[in-house]
Amino acid sequence: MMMRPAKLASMVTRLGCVALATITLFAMAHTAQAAGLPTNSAGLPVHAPQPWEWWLQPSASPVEKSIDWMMQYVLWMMFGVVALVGVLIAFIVFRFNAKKNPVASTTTHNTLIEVIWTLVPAVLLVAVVVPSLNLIYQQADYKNRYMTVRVTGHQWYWEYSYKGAKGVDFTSYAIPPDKLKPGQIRQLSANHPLVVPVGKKIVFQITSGDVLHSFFIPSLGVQRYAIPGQIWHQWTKIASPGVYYGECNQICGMNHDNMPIEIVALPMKQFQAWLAKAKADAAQGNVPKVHPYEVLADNSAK
Ligand SMILES: [Cu+2]
Repeated sequence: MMMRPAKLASMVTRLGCVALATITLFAMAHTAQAAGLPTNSAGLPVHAPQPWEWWLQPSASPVEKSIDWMMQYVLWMMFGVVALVGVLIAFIVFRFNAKKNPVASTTTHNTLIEVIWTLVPAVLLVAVVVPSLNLIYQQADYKNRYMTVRVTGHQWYWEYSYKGAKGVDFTSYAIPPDKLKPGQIRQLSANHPLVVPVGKKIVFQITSGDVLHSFFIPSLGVQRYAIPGQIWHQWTKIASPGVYYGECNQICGMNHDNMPIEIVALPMKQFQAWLAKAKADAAQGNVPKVHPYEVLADNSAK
């Protein structure tokens, strides 16, 4: 049985209201979620996926803030377009069905309407492209960096090499599920996290030693392919101390899921204390023996 046009129109309107209410609720939940990140045993906020999380992770870098803004900007624009088209379709079904409008119009052109439906989408595209280009330029701005870290993807671990800190070059493996300590996250915690300072521009030089990988930290707005024989760049500036988790997000073979990224961002003093120890370890031919949490707990470093 065909649905009556009036019934259909009211159903479309009702669906629209439900969608709007749902989006508003989600937006409110997002704001609440950003305010309350859990902290770990070292008192650092944990930037990792949370149960029932549905939006982007709370942004912690200038680029991620722009990405979050851009995402919402385009989303609301899209919502407006979908709502307008939905209402128009409902109106046409309601007003111009065979019963209400038995003699169809033979109009084929209307200059004003044609100009409007050409110009409005063109204006919308310009409204998307301007901030979009801005974001691309922002992502490509490596000027005035404080430090550079070479990131190399391997099957199946990451290697971090601190430029200018002689010998500080270590590998970072996932902690096997049966070796996890309390507070560590399965498939996200790494044995040697990457340690960086907060509030400074850090440039990652991303490459690969074997196959394609991808260096991806959602809360920092960092995502770049790691490609053998090429170096790609991405920068970040972390707003506050915390642990920032990510993972390889380019299928790279059997143990692709064993390539987590754990970044510990420390205040400058503690970072320098950690780096001094890491350099001393490197001079002896060792990987960093001191975990950044230990430096954080050591009051003499403050
Ligand atoms: Cu991978």
